[in-house]
Amino acid sequence: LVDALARTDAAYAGGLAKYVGRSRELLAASARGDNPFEGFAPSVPDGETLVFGDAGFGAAERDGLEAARKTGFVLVAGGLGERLGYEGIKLELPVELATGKSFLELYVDYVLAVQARAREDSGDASLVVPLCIMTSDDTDAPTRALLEAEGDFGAEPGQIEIMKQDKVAALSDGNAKLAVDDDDRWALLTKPHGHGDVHSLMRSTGIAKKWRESYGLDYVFFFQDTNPLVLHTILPALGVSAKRGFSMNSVCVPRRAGEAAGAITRLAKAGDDDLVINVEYNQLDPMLRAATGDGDVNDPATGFSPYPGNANVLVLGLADYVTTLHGEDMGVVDEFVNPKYKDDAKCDFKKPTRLECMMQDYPKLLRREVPGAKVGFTTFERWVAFSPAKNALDAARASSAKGEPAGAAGSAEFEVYAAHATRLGLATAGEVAATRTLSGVAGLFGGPKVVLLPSFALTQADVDAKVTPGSLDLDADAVLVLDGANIAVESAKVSGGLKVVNKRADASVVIRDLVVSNGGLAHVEIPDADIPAAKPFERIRGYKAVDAGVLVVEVAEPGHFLLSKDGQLTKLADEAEL
Ligand code: UGB
Repeated sequence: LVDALARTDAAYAGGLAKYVGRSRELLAASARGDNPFEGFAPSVPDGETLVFGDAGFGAAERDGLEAARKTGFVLVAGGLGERLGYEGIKLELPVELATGKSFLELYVDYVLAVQARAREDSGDASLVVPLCIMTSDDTDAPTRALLEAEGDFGAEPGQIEIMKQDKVAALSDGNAKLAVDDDDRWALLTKPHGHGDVHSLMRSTGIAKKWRESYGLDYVFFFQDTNPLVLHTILPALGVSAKRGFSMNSVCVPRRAGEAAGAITRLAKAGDDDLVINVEYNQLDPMLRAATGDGDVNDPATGFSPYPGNANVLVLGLADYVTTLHGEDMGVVDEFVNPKYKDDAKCDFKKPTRLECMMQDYPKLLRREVPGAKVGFTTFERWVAFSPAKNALDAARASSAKGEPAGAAGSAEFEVYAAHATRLGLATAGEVAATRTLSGVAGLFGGPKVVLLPSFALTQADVDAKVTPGSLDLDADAVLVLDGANIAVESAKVSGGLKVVNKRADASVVIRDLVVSNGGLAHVEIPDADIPAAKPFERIRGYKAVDAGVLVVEVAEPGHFLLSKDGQLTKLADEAEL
């Protein structure tokens, strides 16, 4: 017991005494029924809206490429996939079945692609773009094992750092008595503290300070484990942060009133600086109702709430971040407690509770340490930015039946295809006329299954430079994967599947007059009776992918190549021949 207490004490910034003191204050406020938003006047904060294809989007991507040279990435991955119905770590799951690449591989690929571009643009061949992953007791060992088995997916030694969050002591009553196991009074009960731990860990590990003082970085980009489309927002959001001087910038998507997503809100109180912060959806309606009489309603002109929906992806200015982390609060973001009371006296709980914290609550710390720091948001169209894989298949089916986003592994996969097809001009705003239904989840993208990997294109300008407009003729069910920087498409017709891989800096390939016809990659439903026996990543989708002869072309030697006719790769004497 003493060992467990010592561990819990050491893991919490300020120690166990501080934790218990805070718990008592928050539990007393909860028992009184205090409203944390009492006296605040809400309004829509100042931010930027970027529309794909507009000049502003392209300009933000360009600015972002420059800012990315001085950016570190932080992936919060301490959560288990219970809601997703998956027992392993979410990072090992395939994002989509056309490549089968895991979330972690895709994220590392992205960081390496940013690094390669940053080195090229800056002429500094030693420039490193760091990635930090926050794990927990639940995810730490398997995350490390995956990285080790895959040689860090090609990252350099030390480029990826891992910091593990610890659990906090569970509380058994309104006086913050520490809870022990019912069957073992010497076993201290602990519970997860939430993704807000990322900030105190960025301080206690010294990573934030190192990134600022030794690496000279300007920004930190925080993202979640299973939202692959977020990669499309990184550069434009960084560009907006740079242009507007935001100390914190939240990636947002349009939000419908009543949707179970937090909203970025400006809160004003006499005598205090305004606070721009995420308000969870269950608190938003009563707060707006009290302030305006209307509650959480759509703007009739747009059909969306005027308050942008939080995707919980954050760009922080590193200088202010380091100042804030090294202030009095030691990076512990304001916590909350959510006990389920057993009695009216509000002292006993149905089960032990604990303090929790969320990374998006950082503005409260920032305001105390850097008064006047600018906090804003960047809103993207949903199809550009948001494809969370969080729900299990049953929940996905239920949401789909109500016409709501499924938010599951399968829907996220087709959202990826939709976004990439749109980038190639093969769909409009993530849609084509026909949709498909798989395993009871309707409304999935009905167009070609396109995957443009980060190595191929980081920005839309990259796509436009490498793919001649109108050059691609793909069947509705075709698969097209482009992986590698030096690939250009002049004309191709694909019925079935084509993957072109060119990872060599000393080789280039031009696709011209190519006609591909094969069985492609079929997405096949798994009958409900067979789902329990399916592979775990198929079980959460309710379908599997069957490869019926996808043509894979990989460039394996230096030189200039032409990929044409029915898939012949011809080496040319020199580039001029192209
Ligand atoms: N995570 C950790 O690293 N440690 C933890 O202790 C807990 C989580 P969830 P949540 O995208 O729609 C968030 O569980 O917390 C990681 C926002 O708070 O997937 O229910 C975990 O591994 C909410 O405002 O989400 O809700 C994952 O990468 C809303 O924006 C990330 O934290 C919601 O996301 C998120 O954890 C959303």
